[in-house]
Amino acid sequence: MSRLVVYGDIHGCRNALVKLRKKIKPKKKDIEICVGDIIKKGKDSIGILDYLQKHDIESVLGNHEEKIVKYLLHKKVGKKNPIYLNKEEKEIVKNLSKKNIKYLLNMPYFIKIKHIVVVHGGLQNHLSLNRLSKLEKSKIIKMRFLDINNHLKTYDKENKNSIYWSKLYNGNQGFVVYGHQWAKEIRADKHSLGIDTGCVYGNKLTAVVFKDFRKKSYKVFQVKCKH
Ligand SMILES: [Mn+2]
Repeated sequence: MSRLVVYGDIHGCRNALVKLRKKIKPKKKDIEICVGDIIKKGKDSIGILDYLQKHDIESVLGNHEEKIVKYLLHKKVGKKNPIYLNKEEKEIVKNLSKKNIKYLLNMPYFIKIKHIVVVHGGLQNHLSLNRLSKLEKSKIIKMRFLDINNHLKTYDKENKNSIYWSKLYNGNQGFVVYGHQWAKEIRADKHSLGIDTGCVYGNKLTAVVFKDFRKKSYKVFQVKCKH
């Protein structure tokens, strides 16, 4: 029986991931996927990219990778780059190996295996995974709160009328496992599971393990993250 292992936002916390995998003991036939935001904020962004490739762990795009990918794609064209990188991002880009770049450029916006969808931000009922526009692809990476018209609220602009996307989601695209919005504990809704438990902020790194890809039978593994 193979397992699907999904890791929450790692943000360069390589040691936490190593510790967590020691608990899970992944086997060759298991599939391991990250919810994105594997890099930035933490100590070891390059180390994480190397580690994930070495252990055949895939990741969907997080907003932090998407920005770097956009920068790299513009760089290829050779014109003035419209993407502005901060100091940390410049340092990461400078140290990327060819393999790291290839890994980043190949990161998908979502991964769907049987009934389980892994995406960084979230989904909405009107979206169709097989027909996402460019704008919608970016949206599913950044989704958190929605306003009464079902539009995305900009980060930190939420108000009392804002609704978290998972409350409105009816499961029509599958059972969603996501990160992006961190909380002290995992967020379990009827059709989704939020697993960013703020590792890089000194809380926990979470993985959820599905036996035989069945959504009802998941087990949660966590490690404390000390900095
Ligand atoms: Mn994020």
